[in-house]
Parts: sequence; structure tokens; C-alpha cells
Amino acid sequence: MSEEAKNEELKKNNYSADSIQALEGMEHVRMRPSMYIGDVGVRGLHHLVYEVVDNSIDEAMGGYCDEIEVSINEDNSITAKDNGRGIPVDIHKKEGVSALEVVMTKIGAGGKFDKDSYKVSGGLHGVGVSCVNALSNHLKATVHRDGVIWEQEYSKGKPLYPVKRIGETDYRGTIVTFTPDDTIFTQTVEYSYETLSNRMRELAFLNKGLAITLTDKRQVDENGEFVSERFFSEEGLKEFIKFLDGNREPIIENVIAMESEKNDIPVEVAMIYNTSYNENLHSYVNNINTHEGGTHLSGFRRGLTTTLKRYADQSGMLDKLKFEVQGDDFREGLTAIVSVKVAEPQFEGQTKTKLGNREVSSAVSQAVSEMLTDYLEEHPDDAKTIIQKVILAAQARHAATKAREMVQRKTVMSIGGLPGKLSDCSEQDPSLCEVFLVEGDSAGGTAKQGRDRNFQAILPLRGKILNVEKAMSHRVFENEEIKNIYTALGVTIGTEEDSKALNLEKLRYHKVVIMCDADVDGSHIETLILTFFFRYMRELIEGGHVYIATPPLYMVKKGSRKRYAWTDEERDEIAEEFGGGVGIQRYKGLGEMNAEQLWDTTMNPEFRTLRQINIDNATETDRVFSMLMGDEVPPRREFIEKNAAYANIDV
Ligand code: 0RA
Repeated sequence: MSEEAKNEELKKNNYSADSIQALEGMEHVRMRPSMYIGDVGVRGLHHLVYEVVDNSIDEAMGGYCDEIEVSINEDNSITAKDNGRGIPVDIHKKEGVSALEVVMTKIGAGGKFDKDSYKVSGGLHGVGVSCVNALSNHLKATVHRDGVIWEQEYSKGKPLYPVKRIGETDYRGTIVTFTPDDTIFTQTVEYSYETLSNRMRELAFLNKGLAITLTDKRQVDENGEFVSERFFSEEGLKEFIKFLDGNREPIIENVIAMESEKNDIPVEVAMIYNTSYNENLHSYVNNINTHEGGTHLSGFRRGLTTTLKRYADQSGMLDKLKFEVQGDDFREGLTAIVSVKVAEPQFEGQTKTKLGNREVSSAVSQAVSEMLTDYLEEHPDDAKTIIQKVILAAQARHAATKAREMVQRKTVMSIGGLPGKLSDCSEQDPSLCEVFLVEGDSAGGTAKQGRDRNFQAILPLRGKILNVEKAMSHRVFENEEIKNIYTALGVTIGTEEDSKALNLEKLRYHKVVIMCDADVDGSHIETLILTFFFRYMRELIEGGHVYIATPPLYMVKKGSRKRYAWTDEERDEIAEEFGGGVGIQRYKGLGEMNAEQLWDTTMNPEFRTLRQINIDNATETDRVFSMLMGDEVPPRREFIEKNAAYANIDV
């Protein structure tokens, strides 16, 4: 039977037990876990939860489920419960065992077929709940279906007993509890509430009408109740935009939102313009954030540009402009979310988060044109405001191009073109080289003495660097400190594919380390630099080149013995170990350390801890930076004082 005929046959059976394709391979998952879930670190650990929840979301997308409850249990196991149809339990014809067992133990047996559901192939999601089972010390699946409760437990993916009936019920749905295998997740098996909470919130926005509750049974709040949040969005992306842009000032009255289906591709778009100069586009395919964009995003851009351009031309507002308006100009101060559902998504790009399906581009472009044309007709005041913003953007771009060319020219003349303040290293191979961006000239001096000049370079930055979140891009390119960063790093702007992309080919250091004081000011400066990297050099972060140095807070001394401490607890432990009567020096800044101390604690690769910055969730990172660096002072203060400036940037 051909694959297609087989699928037809299976479809007729209406997804019953025998419709589940079974493949072998639980052992393979345990041998090569990264092939299935990306990695076995913090990310992979959290992907287990996403994988289980994905199945419930699938039920919700089919209209069978509207409530999902996830809990982190006291022992760091996870329970995910949904009120969907329940995994079928009847005997699978070919396998001769319960369908539940097949779903849980056969790789690739999702029970649903590529063409009829929006499963992701090739990405990190959609590998099946059986992978989670294979990577769990223990897993229990409970199904409430047709009045009966069924259960089966597994150890490292192997059933401990056949599916059994354990009672009667009025409920319908599936409950899965799993404990990740700590021999696989050797780095940690501790779940981060924050990480799961961000993802559950995102999922609730992306699937309006679906309630997702997250409960942390390891923590109680001031009322003695478990820490818990319920995420529910009546309006979906429209509310997502309000959440993302909560710290920015809108220039139009409403979030522009639409929903349609073109050529069998469901398309949802929401957008707003704000007073900032940044473009914030977020795109999703089957609920997965497509960091690298792709055809849905280019379709959105095309739809937006053609529609606004047409409107602007007809309005005559562009008549006095001396140069052409470009695509970018239509996106300054734009925050938008594009979410599509694609039956067989093709993912491309370095991190496999770029949608390749050609047909999606025109579907999105058409949908956006129709929605926006209507909106502009109906809201002439908003239309005028948007076009005025576009004109300003075009004028600023004109100025920025000149400033950027200056940066470019300086960078290209590499020899002699290096900034005077840079103390370069002697090594020529960039993969071995590090550059420390240091706050202030005095700390810069210490770092310069303390470093290993063979492979470590120092670039002192004067005081607070420009807040790029609030500056127009030509101001950014004119800024001395920022120009120095470009030149020192040897990166240029513009590649063959994309005139604004960062060109890392001539990157002079593969490690770029931000080294600031371990206090509130230092963390502010760190955030300013990170904001600049996030907005203007994201490729550098994505390439894994950006790190944060972690200087110690204390030196504990007794006689000739001395040790450094990074936390208050560590300080107390060392004091106890030394038997009391110790001298404690608190380092208020890098400047208080001498060169040797700085080398020992913070710069020497043998002993230091560098925190690598990666963008785990670009949408959330964007929101956090807009809050930290935006106009609303109170949330920023609170956030920085909680000393969690990078809580949402996984390190
Ligand atoms: C296979 C077939 C059907 C549903 C499911 C799997 C299913 C899996 C999970 C995993 C977590 N929650 C779930 N809910 C459902 C279709 C069943 C039918 O036709 O009734």
C-alpha cells in the first residue's frame, strides 16, 4: 500500500487505536537525546514539558480541549493535565497492545497524521510524548475516557505493567506525570518556574480561549498557597501586543488585528505603532517562535509595505519628499506578531527556526493587504499618523546611512583604524581571542595590567553608554563608544543577503566579555550594553559570542589564607571554614581589586565563571528590554533592584 493510500485508510478509521503508526526507537532516544530534544541541558529539560503540553495544545487546536493544568511538583516532577479526548486505550491491531502504550512507547506514534494536524517535523517539538517517556526515570499516564479511568506507568520508557482500569469517572482527558532522568539531564533536573511561566503565557496568547494554569508546588506565597498563575486570553494576539508593548507609548488608537485563512493556511496578525524607533516583529509557526523569520515574515513585510505605500502615494503625503521611501521606513516603531499554522512546515536556517514553505508568503501578504486596506479606510486619522511616522523614519534613515557609512569606512581600514583606547592582544586567531568591555578608565587600567595580553584585549567604555532603546539609529551610529565597539570587534554592517545584517566574517574576538561592577550601577551599564547588542548585534549573541564576567563580591581573609565569595552565603561558609575571626573585604567595584586579584577571580579562564548570553525567548527578551530601557521608571527600578536584569536571558 502506498503511503498516501495508507493514510487515507487510517483517516477513515477516524484516528482510532489502529491508526497509530508505530516506529521503533526508545533506546535510540536515550542514546542520542540531543537529536530529539535539542540538548540535555536546561533547554532540553524544559522542552520535555513543552512536548507534553504540545499534545494537549493539539487537542485544543482541534477544538477538543479548553483547559490545561501544568504543575511543577515538590520533587521537580511535572504533571500536565488536559480535558481533551483522552489518549485512546483500545487494543492496537498491529501491535496487539493498548493504543496508550503505543503512543507512550513508540517513537513517532503521535497518533495524528502530518497532513491533518499542525505537528512540527524536524524542529524540536512534535517528536512525541514517547521521547519524554524515554528520557524519564518514571512516567505515569492516566486517561479518563468513556467513563473509565485507565493507567500505565513506565520506567525509562519501559512499561511497568499493561494498561489497567483503575476506576470510573465523569471527566474526560489525559494526565501525564514524569520525572526527568538525572543520568541524562546531568547538568540539572530543576525546573525554572520563570521559564515555564513565560512559555505558558505565550501559548495562552497564541491559542485564545485556552486556559493554561501553571502551579509551582515547591513554593508558597505569603498566603501559604502554592505559587500559581492562570493564563487565558480572550482576544489572543491583540492582547499579546498590548502585553509586549505595555512599556511603550502607542501612536494609534487600536491594535490592528486580523485573522483569516488563505489556501488552507490559517493566518493571524496583530500590530501597533509606538513612539520608539525599533522594529519588533515576532513570528510563530504552529506556536513555535521562528527567530530567524522566513516566508511568513517576508509575506507580512511585503503586504505591509505595498499597502501603506499605495495609501501614502494616493494621499499625496509623499509628494514633498526628496527621496524614495523604503521597506524599513514602514516598520520603525512597529510591533507586530504573525502567527501561522502550516501542515508540513519546512524549517531552515542555522537554528532551524526559519520557515521555508514558499506558499505561505503570499497567503500572509494577501491577508495583511486586505486587513490593512480596510483599517486605513476606516481610520483616516490613524492612517495619517502612521504615514507621518514613515516619513520621519525615511528622513532619519537618510541621515543614518551617512553615519553608518562612517562606521563602515573606519572599520574597513583595519590597521591603524582601531580605537585608541583598545589594548589589543597579540594572538591573531580570532577563535582564541577575547575582548573585555570594561566600564570606566580606572577599571580598564586594572584589567589591562591583570590580563594575559597574548589573547585578551581590553576596551574601556566611558561611563554609561547610549540607551539605544530610546535613540534614533543615526544617533546610535554617531556615538563614540558604539563606534569603538564596531571598530574594535571588526564587524561590519551589511551582507549580500541583507543590507542591515551584521557581518561577522571579520570578527576579531570570538569571546566578547562585558565586565562591570557587581552593583546596581554596574548591572545598569551591563543592561545598556546588552540592549545595544540585542538591538544592533543580535547575530553576535546568537553566535554565542557574548558573555558576562562575574567578579566576586567579597574577599575573606585570615592570616595568609584568602578566598573569594560571590554570594553572602558563600562568604559565611568560608568564614566558618576558616574558624571565624576573619577579615572581610567587600568589593564595591572592579576598581577596588588589584590587577592580580582581578585576574585570579574574573579573567583567568581556569578559575573564572563566564555567563554566556543566549536568547531563549526573543519575544520576552524584547519586552524586558523595552521595559528596562523605556520611559516607565518604576518597573525598571524594581526589576533592576531585584537584580534580575537578565532573568529572561538564559545564561
Ligand atoms: C492520539 C489520538 C487521539 C488523541 C490523542 C492521541 C491525545 C494525545 C494526548 C497527549 C496529551 N493529551 C492528549 N490528548 C489526546 C484522538 C482520540 C480520539 O479520536 O478520540
